[in-house]
Amino acid sequence: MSERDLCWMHKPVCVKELATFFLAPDDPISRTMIAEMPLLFSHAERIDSENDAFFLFRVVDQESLGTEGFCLSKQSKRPGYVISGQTTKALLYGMYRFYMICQSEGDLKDDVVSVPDQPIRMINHWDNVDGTIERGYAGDSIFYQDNAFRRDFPLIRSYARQLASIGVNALSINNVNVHEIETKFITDFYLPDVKMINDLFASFGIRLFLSVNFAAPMLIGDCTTADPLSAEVQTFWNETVANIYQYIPDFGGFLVKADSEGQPGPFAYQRGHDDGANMLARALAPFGGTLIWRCFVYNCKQDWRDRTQDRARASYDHFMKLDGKFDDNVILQIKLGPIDFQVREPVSPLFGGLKKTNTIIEFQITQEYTGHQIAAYYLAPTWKEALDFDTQYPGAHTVVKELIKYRAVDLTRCGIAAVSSVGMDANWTGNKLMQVNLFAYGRLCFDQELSADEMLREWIALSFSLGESNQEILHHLLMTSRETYVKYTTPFGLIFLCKPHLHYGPQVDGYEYDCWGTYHHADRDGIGFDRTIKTGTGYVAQYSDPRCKEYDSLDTCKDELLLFFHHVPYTHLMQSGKTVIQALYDSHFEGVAQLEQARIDIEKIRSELDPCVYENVRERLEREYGNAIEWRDQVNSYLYRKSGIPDEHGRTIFA
Ligand code: GCW
Repeated sequence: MSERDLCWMHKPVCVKELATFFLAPDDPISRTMIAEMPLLFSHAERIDSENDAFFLFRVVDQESLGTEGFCLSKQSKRPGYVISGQTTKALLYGMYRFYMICQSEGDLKDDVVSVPDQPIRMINHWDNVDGTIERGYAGDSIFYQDNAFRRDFPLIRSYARQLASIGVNALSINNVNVHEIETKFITDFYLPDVKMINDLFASFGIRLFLSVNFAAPMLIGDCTTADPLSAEVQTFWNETVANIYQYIPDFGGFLVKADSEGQPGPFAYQRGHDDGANMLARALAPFGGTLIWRCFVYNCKQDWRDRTQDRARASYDHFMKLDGKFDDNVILQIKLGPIDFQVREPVSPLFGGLKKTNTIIEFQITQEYTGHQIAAYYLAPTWKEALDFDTQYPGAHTVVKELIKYRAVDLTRCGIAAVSSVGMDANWTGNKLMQVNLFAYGRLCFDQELSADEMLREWIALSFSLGESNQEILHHLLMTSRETYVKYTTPFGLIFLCKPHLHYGPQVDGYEYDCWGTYHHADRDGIGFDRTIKTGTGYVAQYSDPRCKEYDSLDTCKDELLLFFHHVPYTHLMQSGKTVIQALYDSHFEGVAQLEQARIDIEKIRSELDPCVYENVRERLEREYGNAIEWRDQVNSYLYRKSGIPDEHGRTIFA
């Protein structure tokens, strides 16, 4: 790809007539819309008479639309369309939606009313100022290079428009592991750069956040401690925050990883996470800022010999007891599952457990454990499953998507965040096909009812010019891509059989005798982590009663999570009717077979793909295929050597 790929907005919709704007040109979002119109709509030119208008942008007074919802409709007496909303941000969203509908469906067939399902729809960057990205697999950071801001504003602008087009409205621009230089982003030296980036994103309706270092008062201030209850520490943060808002009056706030994987936090001072979060939140509150505090807190120095410890328990054990103790402008950000973005985990029991705390669910778009932007892995089915999960706690709202949407009336700061997959690669996401995850993420945040299937179809229609049967082929490949990957790596709730630290490729015992708390406990008789009440770590008891019972019993625990909750003999009969060992063998063979089919399918659609796209996808698929063979053979050999049980079908397993 020679030029940067324009993702899903690469060709303008052709409109026959004229467009008009009745927008305040001094409003930054209006200016964005005026600049975007000719990029999205060919033949559109600006005129001043409402009578000739093809588009009418109307700021209306309609409370049900909130500040971000919009309506699209046809003009009644003459050709053209009306896009209305209560704010220019809503009109911007409406304009992009109108463009996408015309592009993928030909025309606006019915009126559309769309109001986002949750107030916060965020992307977290794990970018470092040296230009690297933690868990990034699509090139260097678009924000930084050689320990400085890159200042490539056209590039950042095209990123901002992509995010706005799918409704993302919040962004944190630096890694939650905050290193030495990034700790200083909140100082006068860096704030002018942060402001430039902020203003650019603000003109697309996106609020900017910074990840901060909890120990900053000592590292960049004169404090002798970072104790959240110390007056000097509070003064440091109050002054620091006031200074930030001097530069950036619409600054979003802070994102904090504390007491986790070596990051400093309140535990060092025997303080709680409520003390730490509230102290920062109080500095932000006078300016309307938000404090997002991550719940990814666990002991990463665990003793593998101690079978009573369980990393899955950690977040709930730390945070459940603090429910109701956080200030209004604090949000707890909770990873989808209790461990760490594995290919399949149960949903964290904090959802539904927490009743009086704002929450954000955290997803990961970058493919850390899901294939490093090499594998094709459509993530929307995973996210849908989590959002649709019924926690079955008593109460009016029990499904995860409702919990981050409605909550109690006074808990309005809820939403979804996801770790970015974007880098300097010309196609943004390393693997062109994996643009779909960024697209679907935004679409889903705006409208939780969209199905994975619909979002995928829309993205294919917007991104390629494929005939119907080729669209179907690509759709099938991506729709099955998650199961393919799960099958050849870690089916049935197994986790972390990957190479340590790298998190790509198989190493079955890579984490088994280590401190990270992610064990499979395979021996000669059986496999799986016992988290049941009677014989295991009791993790299941963190769920609501019905869910606890379901997971605790071998009769009701679904096959797909069996080995996450239970240690079973290899000969245990699963719900599918297969023994565990046979199901594991089959799964690994099937995963590779699905990739063999994918290789054939890509050749079928080759003639309708741009040659650069084809080459990129083919190359990634070949690497994925090689990796899958390695997974299949290593896992199957490992299991055969442990169990001594042969494959029923006599396929090759390397003994
Ligand atoms: O998944 C783990 C990653 C770390 C990451 C951490 C986190 C930013 O391996 O690289 O650190 O999660 O979410 O904080």
